[in-house]
Amino acid sequence: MKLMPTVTEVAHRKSTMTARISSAETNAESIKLSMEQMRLEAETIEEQRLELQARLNPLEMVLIPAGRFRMGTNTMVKGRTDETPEHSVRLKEFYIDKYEVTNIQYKEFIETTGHRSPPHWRNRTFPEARKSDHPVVNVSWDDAVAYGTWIGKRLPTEAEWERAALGSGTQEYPWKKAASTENAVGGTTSVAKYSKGQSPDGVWDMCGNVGEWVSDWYDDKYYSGGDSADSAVDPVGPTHGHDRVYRGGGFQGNKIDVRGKTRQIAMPSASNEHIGFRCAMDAEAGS
Ligand SMILES: [Ca+2]
Repeated sequence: MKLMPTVTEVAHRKSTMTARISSAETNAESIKLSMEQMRLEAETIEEQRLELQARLNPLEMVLIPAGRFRMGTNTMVKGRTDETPEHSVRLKEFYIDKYEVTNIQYKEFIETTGHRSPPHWRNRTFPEARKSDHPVVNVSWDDAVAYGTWIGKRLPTEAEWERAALGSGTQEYPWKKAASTENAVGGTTSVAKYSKGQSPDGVWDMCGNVGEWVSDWYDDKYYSGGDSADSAVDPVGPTHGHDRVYRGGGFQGNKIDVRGKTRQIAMPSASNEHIGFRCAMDAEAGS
């Protein structure tokens, strides 16, 4: 006698549940459509951002003309065999940042993208407000590549870096004379402090302030073989390796380290307080 109401009740509950599932499916479909629309809008906004950034980028960079230069050196410095031999390299025209990437620029990157902040930063900002125009440090090679991709640029190749630092001649330092100890101040400085440290093309702090990641893998014999040999054209470094190259010496470097020819290395995941970076860009990207 009591079974009949129970069966009716169960049937009703099933009907109610089916209706709720149907309603939920409709809502889910609607949410999915909204999300797809938002995703498309986000993509459009990102395209617009990159377009605007591409117009802005050349204004903050120096255009290095195409041509041939002498990379490496035949002057052996003790323990630095990886800088030899001097060899001829031809590069196409390219842009390079006039200054090292600063703390305030890097902060905008991590705020916009959610990318991790350098380990010494607190609450995702650099610890000393007065250092907003100092080069960002404690960034790995991977971090530097991520920044470059975000801003529509890339890391310079080792050849591009050396050409931008020393010009097409054979000078040893960007500033033409002997090693300067002007910048030996025990820490980073504003990237626009030392006008006398400009390279022949007007690129600042190529040697000094902080060392700078370049895109190449490191091979100590790279200059003496492969596509690094004489008549190399736009060399991009070894195809694989263990360490990445950084160039230009940092505030901790000695006179040997800050020579324009000096090659230094670190693991791509490593970061420390005297390595930062600047970006480069193909010339066509700025036209
Ligand atoms: Ca530097």
